[in-house]
Amino acid sequence: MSNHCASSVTCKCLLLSTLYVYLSSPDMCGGVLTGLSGVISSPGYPQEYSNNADCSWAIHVSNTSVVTLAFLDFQLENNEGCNFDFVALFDGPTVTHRHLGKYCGADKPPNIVTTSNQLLVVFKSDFNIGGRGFKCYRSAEQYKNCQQVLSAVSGNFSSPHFPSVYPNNINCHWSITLAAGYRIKLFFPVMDMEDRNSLSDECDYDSVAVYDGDSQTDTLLGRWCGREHPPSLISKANKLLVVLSTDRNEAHRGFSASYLGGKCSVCGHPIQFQNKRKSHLQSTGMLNLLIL
Ligand SMILES: [Ca+2]
Ligand SMILES: [Ca+2]
Repeated sequence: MSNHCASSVTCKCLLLSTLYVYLSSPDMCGGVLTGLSGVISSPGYPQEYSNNADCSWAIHVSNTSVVTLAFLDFQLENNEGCNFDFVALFDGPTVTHRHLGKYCGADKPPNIVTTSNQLLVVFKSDFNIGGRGFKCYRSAEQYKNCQQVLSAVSGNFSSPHFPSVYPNNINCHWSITLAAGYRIKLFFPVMDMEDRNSLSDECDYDSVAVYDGDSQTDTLLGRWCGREHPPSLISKANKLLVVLSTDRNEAHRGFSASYLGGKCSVCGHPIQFQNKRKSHLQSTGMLNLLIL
């Protein structure tokens, strides 16, 4: 370009106009996205995308949030294995992070939720045959302090995004609080967490803990991780607290839980405790059967 520059001012003008053409080009793609939400689409969408496109969008939201992505439209050249044109998603800022999927053709990818606060979207096309491309909506979802109070006589709850993987770095509380005189039976149809620490044999990474009351200073009924299946738990009084904690990496499907409240017809009557299962379970308050 310098050969055509009559002066440095002309050079700057040329540079600026080149930059302008580049920035306003429909082929422009990729970048770092930090807003709460927005739309990502293939270059030129809804016109056919260009050949040899190579775009990467790094989505970065606040570290108390996770990224969700929903595809609104999707039509790429199709081939088995998606090796020609594709959208690839990664659960973190680079292609070395966990691969969430590679997609092509006309079937919309499923909705995506990251486990961290970053998502990488890669779009590539090869040298021929295109399509309309894709359009998706991204948003940031707060998950750091998920708290829920449950006061219905019965109900269900589950880890965030269940049955998709739960987010990293979260601390969620479900506080079941029924009217005085009620007791609560709680069970977990599904439990799929990161395994316990093989060195300490404790649930040091991710865990579900249940307390016999409304705070973590109340009796711990148990702490579970991996695929350990908690027995049915019954509260001493009208309150139970379930706490989910996860660490900074490795996430699984999580858990689903159901509870049922009932009036205690034999209050004051000695309750049958069953201290079954392994020593790592806190045996106090562990009930398998109670007539509610
Ligand atoms: Ca192609
Ligand atoms: Ca984990």
